[in-house]
Amino acid sequence: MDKAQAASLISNVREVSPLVHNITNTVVTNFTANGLLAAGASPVMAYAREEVADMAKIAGALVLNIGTLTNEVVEAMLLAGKAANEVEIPVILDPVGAGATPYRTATARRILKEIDVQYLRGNAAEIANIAGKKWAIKGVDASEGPRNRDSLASKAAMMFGCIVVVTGETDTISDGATTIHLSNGHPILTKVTGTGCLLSSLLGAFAAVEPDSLLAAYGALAFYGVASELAAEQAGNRPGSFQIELLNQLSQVTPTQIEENIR
Ligand code: ATP
Ligand code: TZP
Ligand code: MG
Ligand code: MG
Repeated sequence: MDKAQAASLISNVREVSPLVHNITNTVVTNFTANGLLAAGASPVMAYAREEVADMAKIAGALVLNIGTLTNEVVEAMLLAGKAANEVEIPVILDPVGAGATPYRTATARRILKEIDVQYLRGNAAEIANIAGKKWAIKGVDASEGPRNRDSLASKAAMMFGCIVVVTGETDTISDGATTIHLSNGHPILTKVTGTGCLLSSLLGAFAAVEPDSLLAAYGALAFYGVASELAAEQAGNRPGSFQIELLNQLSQVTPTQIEENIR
C-alpha cells in the first residue's frame, strides 16, 4: 500500500467535504458529528423511515451502527441501505456489541444479507461472533484473545463479500485476498466511548472520496491512528482532555505528519 497516497486522502476529504449519513447509536451521536466535522466532512444523522432513503440518496456514504438498536431503527437502516445501494454509495456497518445478545448478532447478519455492505468495521469479538465463532464480548467492548485476526478478517471478508476492518491494538484490513496491518493508535482510545464508532463514520468519509476500497480504509485508519497519537501526547493520561484533543488533531493533522508516522 502506498503510504504517501494513503496519507494524502485526508486532503480529498477536506476539499470535497462529503456528506456522511449516519444511522448510529444514541451514545455517540454528538461525538461522531463533531469528529466528522473536525476531519472536514459533513455529518447528518437521520433516522425517520419517512426520510432515510431520500437522505441516503444525496449522501456520499451511509454508516449503519447498531449500538442502540430498536426495531424502528432496523427498518430505517434497511430502507437507507437499499437506497444507498441503488445510487451506489458506500455502506459501512459497525456491528456494535454483536455477540453480546442474539438480537445484535442477528441484526448485523440481516443487514449483511439484505444490503450490499462495502465495509464491516468492528472489534475482533464482534466480527468473530457475526462470522459464527464464539468469542467473549463484554457489552460493547472486545475481550482480547490470542486468536488469529488475519484469518478472522480474511474469512469474514470472503463470507460477507466486503472489506473487513478488525481494530484493536493492531488494526487488520482484509478483502479476503489481501490483508494489511496498521499499528498506530493509543490505548487511551479505549477509555473514551465512541472512538470506534467515530472511526467507522470517518471510514465513510474516506470511502466517499476514494473508490479504491483498501486504500480508503488504509488512509482512514492511518489518519485516525496518527491523530490519536498526537492527541495522546497533548492530553497525557486524561481521557476527558484526550476526547477534546482528538477533535483538535483530526482537524489539524497534515498528510506529511500522517505519512511520516504510519506504522
Ligand atoms: P472496543 O469497544 O472493543 O473498544 P471499538 O469499536 O471502540 O472497540 P477499537 O477496537 O477500540 O473500536 O478501535 C478504535 C480505535 O482505537 C482504532 O483506531 C484502534 O486502532 C484503536 N485502538 C484500540 N485499542 C488500542 C490499543 N490497545 N492501542 C492502540 N490503539 C488502539
Ligand atoms: N453502548 C451502546 S453503544 C455504545 C455503548 C457504550 C458506544 C460504543 O462505542 P465504541 O466506539 O464501540 O466504543
Ligand atoms: Mg474502543
Ligand atoms: Mg465499537
